[in-house]
Amino acid sequence: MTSFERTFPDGFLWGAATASFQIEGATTEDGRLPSIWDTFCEVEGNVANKDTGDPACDHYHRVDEDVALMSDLGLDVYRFSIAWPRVLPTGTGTVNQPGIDFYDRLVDRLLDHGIRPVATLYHWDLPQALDDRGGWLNRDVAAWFEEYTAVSVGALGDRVKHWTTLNEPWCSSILSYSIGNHAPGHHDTLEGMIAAHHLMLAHGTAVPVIRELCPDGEASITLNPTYVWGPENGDEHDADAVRRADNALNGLFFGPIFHGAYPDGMIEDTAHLTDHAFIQDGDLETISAPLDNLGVNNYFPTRVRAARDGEDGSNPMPGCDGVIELAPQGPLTAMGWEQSPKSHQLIIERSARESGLPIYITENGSAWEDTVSDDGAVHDPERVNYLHEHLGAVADAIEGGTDVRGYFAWSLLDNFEWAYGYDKRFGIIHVDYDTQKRTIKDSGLEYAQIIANEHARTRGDR
Ligand code: PNW
Repeated sequence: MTSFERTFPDGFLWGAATASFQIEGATTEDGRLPSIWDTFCEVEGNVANKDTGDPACDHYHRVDEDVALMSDLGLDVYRFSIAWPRVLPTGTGTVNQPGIDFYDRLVDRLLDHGIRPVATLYHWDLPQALDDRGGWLNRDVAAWFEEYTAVSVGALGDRVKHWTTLNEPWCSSILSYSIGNHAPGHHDTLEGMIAAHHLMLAHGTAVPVIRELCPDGEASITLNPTYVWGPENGDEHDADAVRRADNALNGLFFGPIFHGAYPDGMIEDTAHLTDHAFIQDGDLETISAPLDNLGVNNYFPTRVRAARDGEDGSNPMPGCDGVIELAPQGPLTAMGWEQSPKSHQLIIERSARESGLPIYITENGSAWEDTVSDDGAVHDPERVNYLHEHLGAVADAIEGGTDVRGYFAWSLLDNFEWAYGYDKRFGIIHVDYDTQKRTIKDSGLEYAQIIANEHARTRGDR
């Protein structure tokens, strides 16, 4: 029995999430060609232990088993991403039917088990062939993404009704092109801003394609807004640092997508880098295409202050020179991320205000060093605690009047955690990477219990 006592609205959807490159493996099978992450993994120093996307969770060959596990957990919904390099291996042109067949099978298995599929088109695995043509820095990427969207929605839109264009464009722009921790690993502040613009342009170009090919479906995007804490001391420099960081983390996407404009000050704050010619007439109209819901991924807040006189305030995020990022406080997860259910609630509320849309928590969770006991059970009390606290924050937001429609645990399975390789485990299901054996962790059992209780309560049989 669970000690968790919060309740959620009728029809609240319970889910778990994954992403193609993080779980599928089989990176060279059935016509898939490399993505920018396959390339990035090859370079010493980019990924812990020089880990790669193989074999990951070998999900490509274990769809039936993995969907059965989702069913055991009682999930209503499953969020996965489609690998662009499986469907269109060179990015555009020839469609790879075996790639489509794989997602066809996955979707059919989900529906067999009464689990609704929620598909993300882009969770960071850009075909390498497109990066060779400039990737997200080439404006043509919007047309390439439009083509890929048409192929995917055309193939699956009869059964998949919830479409998300992009996962966390902040990561695939700023973290990938400005900060350099993610593929393609560039270190150029302006490039991050250009990539962000082209990602949003691709998103806005794809939305009408989703509307046309899946008229009874929903179109959304998943952002990773981050609550920015400042010193709250009345210092105007600190307040300005908060504003700049908030623009680079949140306003950069909230502005164009929901308000049809870059956030206050961001164009001025980056004027020393560019004349912004990459923002062309009509772009903001395309980018602000109406959506049906907003996906929010949130794990931790950020703390900043202004650089003091003489202190080095260089910061790779656009418009953020003079912004010092502070060490996280309080209890940290194995990622070194601050646990802050309050900031989770606040950023959910902010996301709803900015977008005016119903919110889905499309990812939330935590990495820990799990204990596998002699009987094979996997104990992760910290993850159980994180789950309780963050579901509590979601319940608080809902009680305060915010329309949150569902929660997806990150992640269904332990998987390839990007630059951290297989070292960091986020799963509610443990994966033994030697045997590929799956074991539902205590947190997964707890989540299943919470879901069962809520289903019983809202369906009136309790
Ligand atoms: C998200 N950061 O990534 C992704 O959507 C998942 O694929 C990933 O596994 C999960 O969160 C856990 O990390 C992020 O450095 C990666 O700020 C890095 C950051 C944020 C999100």
